[in-house]
Amino acid sequence: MLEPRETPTRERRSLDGLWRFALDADGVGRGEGWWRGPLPGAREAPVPASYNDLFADARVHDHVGDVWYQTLVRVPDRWAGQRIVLRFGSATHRAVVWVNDTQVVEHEGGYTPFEADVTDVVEFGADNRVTAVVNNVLTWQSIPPGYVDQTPEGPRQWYFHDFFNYAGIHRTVWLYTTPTAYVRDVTVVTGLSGTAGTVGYEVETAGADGTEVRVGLADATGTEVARATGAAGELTVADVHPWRPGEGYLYTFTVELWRDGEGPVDVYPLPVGIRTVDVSGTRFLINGEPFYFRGFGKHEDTPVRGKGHDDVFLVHDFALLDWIGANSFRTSHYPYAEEVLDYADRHGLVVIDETAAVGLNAQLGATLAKTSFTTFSPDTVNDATREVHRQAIRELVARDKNHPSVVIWSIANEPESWTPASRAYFEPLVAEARRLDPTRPVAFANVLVATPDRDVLSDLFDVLMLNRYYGWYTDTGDLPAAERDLEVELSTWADRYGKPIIMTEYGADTVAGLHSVVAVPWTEEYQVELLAMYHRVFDRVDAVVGEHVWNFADFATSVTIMRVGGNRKGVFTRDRHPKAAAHLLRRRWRGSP
Ligand code: GCB
Repeated sequence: MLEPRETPTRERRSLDGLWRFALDADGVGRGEGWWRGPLPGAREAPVPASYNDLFADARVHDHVGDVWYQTLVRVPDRWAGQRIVLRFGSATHRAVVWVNDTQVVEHEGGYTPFEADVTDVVEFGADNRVTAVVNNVLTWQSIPPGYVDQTPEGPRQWYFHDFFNYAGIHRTVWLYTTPTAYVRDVTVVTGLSGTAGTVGYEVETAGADGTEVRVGLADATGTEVARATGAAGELTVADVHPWRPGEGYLYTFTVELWRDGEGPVDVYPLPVGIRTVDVSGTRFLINGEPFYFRGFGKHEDTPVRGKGHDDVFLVHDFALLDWIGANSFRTSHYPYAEEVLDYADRHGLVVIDETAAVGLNAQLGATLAKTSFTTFSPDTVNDATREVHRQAIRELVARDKNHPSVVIWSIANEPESWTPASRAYFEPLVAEARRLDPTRPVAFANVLVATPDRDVLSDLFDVLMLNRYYGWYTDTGDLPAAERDLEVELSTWADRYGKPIIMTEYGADTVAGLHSVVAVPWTEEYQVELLAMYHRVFDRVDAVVGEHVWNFADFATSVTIMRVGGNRKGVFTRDRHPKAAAHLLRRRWRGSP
């Protein structure tokens, strides 16, 4: 799915701002047809943002069920004759949308875009009512999964992942135009050979009978370096300037649909970074050169706005990544806003791109979600869940396939991975990811209890991504024991698989400002010593090709006795102030004194 852009043949209008907002505590809005008129009540909510922390109201914070959003948008007369599309960057976790009185789209999955052709529904030169009902319920058939308990006080949501279930319209809503003959999709695959680069491409069009596809590639100065005709082919670039970590060099690939005598009827430009990604033995190669991942698992999480995308935090977080010397991050534990990947492309950050399949693990249920379950069963994670998961992978690849920054598809975080049922569940999903994109390695983040002797999934994947908490959840406070145990485990993985290992999580909860001369858990000193211990081990195990600290910043979680005001494993606080560990990492990653 292409991002909406202003081009010579297309216009777009952002619907961001304050929308009317109503909590549907009794779940009556759908039956009463709330889309037919102004929403009840006087509340307003900003788009994009999570709604949970906006109001001083526990009922909103802890709401389980539907909320409603509504706005008016004027469709200009001059747009008549164009195709009009309404697009949501995301709505967490599912939504139904109406324009005026007509339902135009529904979508499942909280972190990928969806859109509707509303050409026949809008009134030109008039205000149009856009209404969305957004539902935040997690079930055994949603990604991520969860379950709802009915209590005397109302429904209570439980889930198996360690971040707060923020919900709402989290990303920009666009109304945009395309011509009736238009470019529907573009896929590029890039290659390098000697000093030349290649851009293989495939263009999908619609309503385009009698048109011809012409493509051109311009370098960063705007100079055209290649051109071709036809909906599929390969462009060659002499003296290529590759995209590489730390240098987000982008070409612009422009697709034009030409109709004889009329010139270009549609124009769509796509930024393209020319680079390759490979796995060879225990090496992870970008442009044929070994790459070592330095960075973090992150979250889309900021005070008040929750998971709402915000350009201020986007720029600031990337500035901090640069300051600390990070070259990469993982979109733990869901696809991030497209603006984040665009920025990573332009600034040369490397991304491990993850689906929202977090918490397919009943064992974690015992700590996070009150009760223990069997993970894979007809009543819990089942075939229907797998289809939702498959769709989540499809939407992730469809959205992000053209980003040079994305180098690994992570199809799950910490699933159960030691039972025959888990293997049966994952085999077809790995095959699906490979079918959708044969060019990028596929991986999943392995949970600490799935040690090499228990795990039954890792042979299916290209890279081993391990989340380990020696010195925290195990060997708590005992760093010498943690150092021994970590090294034994990493060496076992390395010997058994001969694949690259990325430590995708390691860290310790740390209360900023808590100090002790003896490094004990929760202090800044302990976080520093624990990270330093991991680094010593990484430097001794050759197969380790990356270190992603958990987490970039402190973040909100659900309530458990393990969390004090959220998860405190951030190297930065939630408002982005460095803890002592930030300086340790900066010294290691930048070599700064
Ligand atoms: C994990 C999870 C992550 C948690 C983290 C923790 O293994 O992948 O979502 O936040 O541990 O801090 O417990």
